[in-house]
Amino acid sequence: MAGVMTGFGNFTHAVVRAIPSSLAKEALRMNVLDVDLVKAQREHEVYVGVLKHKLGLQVIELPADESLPDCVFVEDVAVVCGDTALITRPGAESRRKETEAMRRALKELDLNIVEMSDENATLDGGDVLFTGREFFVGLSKRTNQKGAEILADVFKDYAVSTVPVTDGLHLKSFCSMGGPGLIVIGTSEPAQKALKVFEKLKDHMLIPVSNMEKVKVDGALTCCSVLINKKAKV
Ligand code: CIR
Repeated sequence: MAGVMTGFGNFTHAVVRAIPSSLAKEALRMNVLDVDLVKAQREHEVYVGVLKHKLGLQVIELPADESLPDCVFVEDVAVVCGDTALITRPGAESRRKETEAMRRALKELDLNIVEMSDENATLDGGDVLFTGREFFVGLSKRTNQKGAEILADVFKDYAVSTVPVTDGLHLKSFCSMGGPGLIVIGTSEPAQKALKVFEKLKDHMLIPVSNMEKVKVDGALTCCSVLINKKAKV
């Protein structure tokens, strides 16, 4: 995880959710891989610890729900920008109820809640890349055009462009923000190149966080938190 880049992000809060035991056997996955549950939970604790103690965020920890095996991947169920939170309609039916606890938490934080209630729309937060100036929305197995249109309608102050996602699960399965104005794109070899870019940054700080287990069910690090900047609220 590369972080603490001045001017970009500036987050104050993060919402995370604990891993249910059902993740090991029942979480959705593209490849059949065995998950070591205890290791996954340990890795997740370290991740949450980094958000709290190294990045100084106020972390809201939602309890796991055994009936929702993918509930740790909170990024997919809400898109927060400024003081507005769009509660998504996840592409996988089995994940739709994950929105309930997230909605409650974001209401508690006093954000303006907008629902994606159109039954033709689907959108996973993992397909939403916000650069600070604009949104890119991946059209994937989980996110459709209607979902992207609703997002554009909710966040009217920003340009929204769609990007076809043909390989992998989500847009952010292979790209992410690396800093102000810097989108990093990569899997394996390109990812190594992205790391080199981070190393060149003046204020660069690299905090290694292992994610060996959750990646087996297609979970990346960004998908395990919803980041919020409360100072943006008027
Ligand atoms: C799924 O297939 O929905 C989960 N097993 C993984 C979701 C990962 N989400 C993300 O990267 N934003």
